[in-house]
Amino acid sequence: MAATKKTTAKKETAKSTAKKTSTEKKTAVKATAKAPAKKTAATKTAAKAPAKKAATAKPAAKAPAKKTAAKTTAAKTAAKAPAKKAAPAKKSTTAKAPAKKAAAKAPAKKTAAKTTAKKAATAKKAPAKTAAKKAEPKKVKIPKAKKPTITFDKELFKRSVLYNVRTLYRKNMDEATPQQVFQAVSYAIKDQIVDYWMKTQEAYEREDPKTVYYLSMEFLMGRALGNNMINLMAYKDAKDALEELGVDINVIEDQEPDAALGNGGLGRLAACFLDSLATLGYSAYGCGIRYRYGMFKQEIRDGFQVEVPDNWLDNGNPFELRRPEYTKEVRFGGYVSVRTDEKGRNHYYQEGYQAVKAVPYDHPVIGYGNGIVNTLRIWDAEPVDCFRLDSFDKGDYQKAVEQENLARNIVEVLYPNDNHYAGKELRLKQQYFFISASVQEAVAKYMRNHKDIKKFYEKVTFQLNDTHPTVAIAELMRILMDEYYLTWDEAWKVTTKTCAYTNHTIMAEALEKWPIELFSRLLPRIYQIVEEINRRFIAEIEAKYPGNKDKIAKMAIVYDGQVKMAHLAIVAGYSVNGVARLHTEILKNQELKDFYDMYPAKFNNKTNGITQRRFLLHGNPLLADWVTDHVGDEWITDLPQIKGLKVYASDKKAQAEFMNIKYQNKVRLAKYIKEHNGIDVDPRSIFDVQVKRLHEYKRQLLNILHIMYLYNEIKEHPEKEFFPRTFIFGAKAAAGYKNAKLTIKLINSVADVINNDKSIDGKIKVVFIENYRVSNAEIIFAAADVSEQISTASKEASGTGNMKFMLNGAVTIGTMDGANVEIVEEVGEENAFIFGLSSDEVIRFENYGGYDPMEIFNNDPDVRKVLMQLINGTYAEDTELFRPLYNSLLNTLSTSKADTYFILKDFKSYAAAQKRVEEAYMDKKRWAYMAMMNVACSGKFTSDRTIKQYVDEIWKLDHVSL
Ligand code: NBG
Repeated sequence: MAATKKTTAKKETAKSTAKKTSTEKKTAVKATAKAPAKKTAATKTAAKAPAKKAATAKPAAKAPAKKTAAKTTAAKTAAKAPAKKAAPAKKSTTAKAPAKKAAAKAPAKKTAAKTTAKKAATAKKAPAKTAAKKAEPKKVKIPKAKKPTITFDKELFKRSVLYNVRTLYRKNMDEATPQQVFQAVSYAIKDQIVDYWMKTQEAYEREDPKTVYYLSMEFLMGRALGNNMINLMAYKDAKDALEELGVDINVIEDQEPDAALGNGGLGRLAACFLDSLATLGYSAYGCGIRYRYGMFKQEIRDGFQVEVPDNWLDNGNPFELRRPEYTKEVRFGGYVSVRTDEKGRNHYYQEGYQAVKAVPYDHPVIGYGNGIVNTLRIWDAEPVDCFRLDSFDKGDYQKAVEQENLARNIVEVLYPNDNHYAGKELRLKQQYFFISASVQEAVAKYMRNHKDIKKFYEKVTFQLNDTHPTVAIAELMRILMDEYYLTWDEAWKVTTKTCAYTNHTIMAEALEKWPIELFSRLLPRIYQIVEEINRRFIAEIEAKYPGNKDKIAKMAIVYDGQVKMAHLAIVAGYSVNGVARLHTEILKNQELKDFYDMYPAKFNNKTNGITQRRFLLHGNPLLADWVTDHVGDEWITDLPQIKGLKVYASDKKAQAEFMNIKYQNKVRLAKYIKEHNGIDVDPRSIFDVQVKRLHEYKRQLLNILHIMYLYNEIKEHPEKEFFPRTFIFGAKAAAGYKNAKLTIKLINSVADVINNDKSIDGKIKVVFIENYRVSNAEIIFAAADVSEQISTASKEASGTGNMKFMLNGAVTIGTMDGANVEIVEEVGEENAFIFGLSSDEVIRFENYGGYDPMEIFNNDPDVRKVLMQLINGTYAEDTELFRPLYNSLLNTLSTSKADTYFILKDFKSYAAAQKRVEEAYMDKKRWAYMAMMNVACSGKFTSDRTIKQYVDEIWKLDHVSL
């Protein structure tokens, strides 16, 4: 039985383990060899913290006894669930290849590379072509890291884990399955969280700070356990404690399903924001939906994507708390009746409606090292009345069944569309469901401690994460007028000082426009209010632009049979922000120009950011420790400190250490790939990675076409030097998005041919990582050399993966799109590989025409060859299989324009940039320098900076510390 502890490969999966016998299951959890524990930054600081244990520690017996009713129920469910997952088999191999070996294969091409390097180094910074530059606000100061105020009692934790295993499962440690140990550990951690959670709430009650409600259909949280331990500054202690109990923390972390309540960037941004809000000490709620099934699991069968339901609550969720005391009722349908009171005032009542109960589940969001615990509150739906067995009256029975179904359906599943509006009735129901419940609760909470509802906005602000939560505007108006009897003007004043809107895309197909028929049928009172907002807004347009019907047609909220949610959000919001400088400029000058002309003061930019706690401290512990050794640990809460690494970027020893860490992370990923794909990849090759949602504008197709081209080159010119490269993809496609799904198949088909072609000597490997999600992303970013950010310029609002790669020392190959522009500005153009049309050029082609892909096809034999291979059987027996992709590039059969995303136009320039990547990589020193400069210059892209800007420039929140 191989049960040796692994030291480098962190994440394993359930998949390879499912087949194991039960004896294996038991033993697999055990860690036999005790790896020499390298201190993490977190614990080092924790160790420095003044010993406050006596004050905060509870007697061991007390901790487990404190279980709430919810916990016991959850535990019971968990206990009932058969242990499906077992620990993965241990490998005794440790990956400690010396850095020297890493590039051993690299053919020497130094001179050429050096000259390029020199040229690049002397080149000026990227000239930002757009007017954007001027608009950027001054540098924001991020508050200094507070000295840690929290402690972690390792012995108490151990006792608590043992106790939980006994009481939950009637087992001893060595009998428990990894899933059971995960549950026991999570409850032990939760015990410690709850104290801080309560203290935070007490502090908020006392200090009454202004609170932001981040309203979002999506929170892509990923796994909680590891992150919670990190932010409690307890990771290292917990790891040691578990090791002493014979358990490998990595195996335990791998038992947790990702909370995949989001599609991609938008949902993950919300998760990063919650982390930063708690860490910076601001009162905040995340409000969303507790989907029964999150983002589907992706399986690849025969190269095709297959969607499998994500039953993430299967084993219960140890960290959540059901809060039935905050239940709200949400009403759909029916009609509105009006009654006039003795003072002549109209009162509106929704009648004949169907009601659903919204029941909140709270998840703790822990600030790093400061003891602040905020709440992510996600709503579950339950029928208002349970079946009454005595009511056999047919009508009642029917109604009860309907209500049961309505409730069940609403939160059943997350719509798996990224950047795409599907217009489904159920989706609108979901939106109103969680918004109504959240707004009701925000008002109720405010009124518990305040008297004057007219001052609501002084203590509360709503941030609308895209247009999905925009009904919040009308819902707040409804509550203020119908329940608190404010006049329209009073209610409007409160609402427009409360709601702020973030735009996340310019993609036309993502814009939410609800048919009036559907909207008014489902939300009759809300529709009335929207109509009135629209009527008044049109009057405002007419006053400003007398006689200009065109303006009304373009700007009205209700027009042409549709309710336009973005227009509503802009008209009623006190702030409208884009998510990267370029994106905001495009909004102001193109997409939302009319609104910008009317309300220039509302528009502002908030460039996205990411949390370094998850994406470096947790995801890349080797690099995190190394960074701390060189610049101290303040980067954990003050990322710009990481610039201290710049002085090491040319240092020989530092370069070797840095590249060795990258190598070890590549070994970790190679192992993951071997286990999941059965493909051997060489960690000495260049790891060139594109992981993100599959979308035509993100241009995975450009990437794979270029790989096909490289393969042709190698076959035709075997004598030419070629530095081995591993192309790694990870991407989910929306279930109904044909070309996206076909692109996945193409990547897998190309992978099959290339990976099995012995004649190319493994120079290229292509890997499609199945089921890309937050937990495997952490491993992937850490291992990347090259970060593919190749969207059609102007289309990617910001991107956040680009930032995660940068933080982990990958060098960007990308277009001047989204936040890439700012990344290049920070790191210098000489430390990135920029190619392709600019956003201005793309927009010009779109507006005035002048691009014909057929011309390129006819004149460029390389491009022609690759495109012909899509339809001549090179990659599929069925020559028609990839024809839709071929067509999308060359003719207008499926779209109004051929090659909408300028793939052929950018092809040559992309290939040239890729050539420069190869040259740079072969110059080991130069590459190490570039990669380290990327890490060192990533400071701007922390979500702490983004949140600080939201707080200072939009929300005006008060800082709280414990
Ligand atoms: C996405 C953009 C990304 C951006 C994230 C977060 C939507 C609608 N938009 O570029 O495509 O990084 O939002 O802002 O999902």
